[in-house]
Amino acid sequence: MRYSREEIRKAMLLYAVSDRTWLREGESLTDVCRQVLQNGATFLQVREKDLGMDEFESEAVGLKRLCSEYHVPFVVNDSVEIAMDIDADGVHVGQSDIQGRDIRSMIGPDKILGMTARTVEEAVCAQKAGADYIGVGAVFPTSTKKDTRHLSMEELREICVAVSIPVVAIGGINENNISGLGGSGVAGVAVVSAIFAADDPGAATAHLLKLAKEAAGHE
Ligand code: TZP
Ligand code: MG
Repeated sequence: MRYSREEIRKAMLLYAVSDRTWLREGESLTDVCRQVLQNGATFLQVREKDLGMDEFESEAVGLKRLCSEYHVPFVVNDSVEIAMDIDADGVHVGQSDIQGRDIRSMIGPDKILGMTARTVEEAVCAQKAGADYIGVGAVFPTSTKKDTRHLSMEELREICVAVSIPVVAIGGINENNISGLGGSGVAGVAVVSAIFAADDPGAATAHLLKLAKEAAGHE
């Protein structure tokens, strides 16, 4: 399925990034993601740092199917190969994944390409390299990703101004600080623990969706 630029921008609003480390006994990632999609998440990325390639791929296949039921775009973190093998909607790559590789030509024009950027220069390069959106962070302190740098609101604003593709903020975003992103120019928020570590991921999603609309200036 080909998503239009406008559909991709809208889908940035509440971007869920999976993390099976928060699953409780007997729970599957697909079950939790179903609750998340039922409650309004607008985009899903499978990001599972502790799974072997085969397990990662089979988890990704299940989530792809689920997302297509909800008409929500689905991307695979890091692995262009798995994204293409399973015909995901696209891939999300970091700066270390793009060195010396033209990801856009590897995936073709129709797949969604997300790239992480932490500076204006990286953001402009990502746009030139054919990214459909940029993930920028960490905008708040986070314990989910260890090797990330904290970014000021000023830097976030500068990145939003520098590129025409949508920017999704990531890193430590939760119901208490999300309003701080208002006026920054972001198209939405990407969230791991505020959804997946919540007691009720579905309810957390519904609440964050409402707050994300306010932060992104939708209402
Ligand atoms: N990239 C920058 S911060 C981060 C990633 C993947 C982790 C975000 O996780 P959380 O739990 O929403 O802070
Ligand atoms: Mg990566």
